Amino acid sequence: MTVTYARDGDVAIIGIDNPPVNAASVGLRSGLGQAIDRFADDASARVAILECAGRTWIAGADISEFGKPAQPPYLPDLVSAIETVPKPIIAALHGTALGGGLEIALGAHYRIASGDAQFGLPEVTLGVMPGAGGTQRLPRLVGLEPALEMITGGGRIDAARALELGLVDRIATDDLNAASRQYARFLIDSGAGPRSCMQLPPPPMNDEVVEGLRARMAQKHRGQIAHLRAIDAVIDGLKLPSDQGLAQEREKFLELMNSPQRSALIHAFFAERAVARLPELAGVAARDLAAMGVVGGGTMGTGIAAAGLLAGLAVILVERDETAAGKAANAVAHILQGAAKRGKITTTDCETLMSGMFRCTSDYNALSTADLVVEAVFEKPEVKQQVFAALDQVAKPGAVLATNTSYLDVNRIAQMTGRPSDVIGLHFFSPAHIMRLIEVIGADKTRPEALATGFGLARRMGKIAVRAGNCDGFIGNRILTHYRAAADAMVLDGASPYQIDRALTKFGFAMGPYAVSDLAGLDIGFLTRQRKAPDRHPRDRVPVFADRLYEMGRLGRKAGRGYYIYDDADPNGREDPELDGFLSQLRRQSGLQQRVFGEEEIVSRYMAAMVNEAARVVADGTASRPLDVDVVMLNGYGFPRWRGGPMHWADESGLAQIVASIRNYARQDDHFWQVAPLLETLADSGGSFAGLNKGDKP
Ligand code: 3H9
Repeated sequence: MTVTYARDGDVAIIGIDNPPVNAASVGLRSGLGQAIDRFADDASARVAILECAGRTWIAGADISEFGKPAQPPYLPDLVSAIETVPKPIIAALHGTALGGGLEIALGAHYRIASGDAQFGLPEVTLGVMPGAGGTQRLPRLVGLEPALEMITGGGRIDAARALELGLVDRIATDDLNAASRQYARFLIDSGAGPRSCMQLPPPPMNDEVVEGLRARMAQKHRGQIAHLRAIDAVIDGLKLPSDQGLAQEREKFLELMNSPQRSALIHAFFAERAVARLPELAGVAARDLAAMGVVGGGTMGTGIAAAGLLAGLAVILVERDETAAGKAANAVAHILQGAAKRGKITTTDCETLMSGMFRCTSDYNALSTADLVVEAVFEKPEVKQQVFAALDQVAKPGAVLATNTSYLDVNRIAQMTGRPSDVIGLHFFSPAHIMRLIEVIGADKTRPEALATGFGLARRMGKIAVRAGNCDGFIGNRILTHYRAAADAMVLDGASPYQIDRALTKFGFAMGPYAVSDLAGLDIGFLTRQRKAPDRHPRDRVPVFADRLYEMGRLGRKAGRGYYIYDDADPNGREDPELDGFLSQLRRQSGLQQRVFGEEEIVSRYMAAMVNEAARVVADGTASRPLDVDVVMLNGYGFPRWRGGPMHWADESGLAQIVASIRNYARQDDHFWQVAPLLETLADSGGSFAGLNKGDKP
């Protein structure tokens, strides 16, 4: 039973139990509605306590119901029903009171929370806004600014802050159950009646604050609609009588509920959880992780070491000599200090981690205690060979040996050891202590427990692990190579890199491909092209302009000049007025025809190339499902989350349309533009990538 009704003397106990997170599903809403009616009719029950079983209070509306026909009872009506009961109702809050869950608590007359409870309105992160009175009750209770901050920020506040704001009335210092019953007794003894947030006067308006927030949201969440609609709902509603204020909130909520952005963001939410659900790992136990080794103290290695420490693992980092080890230790300390500055840990934690949990040395023997070792050395097979030969000597039996290669063959690396079944690829993204994505790659002989341990490490670090097949570039870099080639071909044919970057940032990408090149360094692309040169097809188009810029020393940000110019005046880069002339000259020298590209064509070619290669990646099993591609592109490649990832975007845009574009582009270049068979089949049969997603919820 989802909702139970019991009596403890003259106190009614309404218990909610809807695992895993007590989401307000139709069953919960209906059960809670009935329990509230029963309490209202139960003459000898004087106060009711709403409490939840399991790890959390109601974590929000059941979002797997979103996008399907809504079923009564509706959440706003339920909240109003709670609020209008003429006897006190207490919400006893623990875990995470989020979204519709917090709105139910706001409908209750009194709120008590456990000391570790958290509160938030994360609706905007799902493309909607609070739709069960949150935009009207919260500002009345806590004031305009804090309410707007919670509603548009989507983050959480802790119990102490909630008490300070008046969002909760009491914090249970000990057992929440006992404290909520004492609170009920206190209310009965003091003759307290019900209270309603909606009867509080609206808070004073502050146009300056509101306009400032609107401008910040428009800039920070470029292209998204939910944040601005949420501000409108708060402000418009507070100017109206309370019933009309609630009605306009409902209208705006339903408008967002029907938006493609909502469907994309909910897809992203479920896809990020589905990536860990793999049939090959069902029932497979990960090995225990207490200590992690890292070989290599460069940017990647130190980032991985810091991520391990922040996840509570003991970390041993090995560098080639003591001087390099000292430098790496300083780099790790610097990252931890940064985490302390951002409030992730305290300064004391930082010191404790460095002195008690971290060791940096040139002695490989120190790795003998590690349960998992990540190699993060230079991307050269001979260097990897040395490292894995050494690891084979010192690592304890059963330790997982991971390579952080971005493209080398994991099978070849596994064969460098006498224990290939313990070898996996763990492709971290830079900076590794911040980026949430890890691609987990198995070699032919990798044991499932070793793979599961890779997933376990990611979970421990709060990261998202995606299973990827073993091929050049795995999922993400393989797709990137393809759409980047489409962008480079446009530059060869007359588009300016700036125009391409502008079109793609307007589409929603965090950065355009040429700004990304500058950030990564043009040497990276140059070395990749060199590496792949022997396999180059005669009809592959070479971005000579990128090679030329590299040769000119325009290596990107680190050189102060790449595609863009970076200096004190423009640390984030400005366009170089001479670049277009340089490109035109180069095109003339190479005998290339120059033409004009519009924004729409730029986006269409870039996205068609991305979707086409992604279809091949799914078809050959490099990605388990289309949703795995989406999660990789969203978390590692700056794809706009509110578009759901390239596979979701392709379904929404129409696969037949994308196939038609590719066929059209093939008229100029039928080597690069060949429709992927899976994309063609789906388009011809009226299918979708979503139809291939297994384990995705809705
Ligand atoms: C809303 O409330 C709108 C209202 O204002 C108005 C309505 C009219 N629904 O994340 P986890 C599942 S919008 C359905 O791995 P954690 C999740 O898919 C909503 N299912 O655990 C997973 O399933 P599985 C506002 C949900 O401990 C399992 O629960 N609320 C929901 O790391 C465990 O989840 C939110 O946005 C849901 N609402 O984190 C809160 N939530 O095991 C969204 C979770 O099959 N949820 N599931 O993969 C969260 O932020 C986290 O899940 C939470 C727990 C912090 C609660």
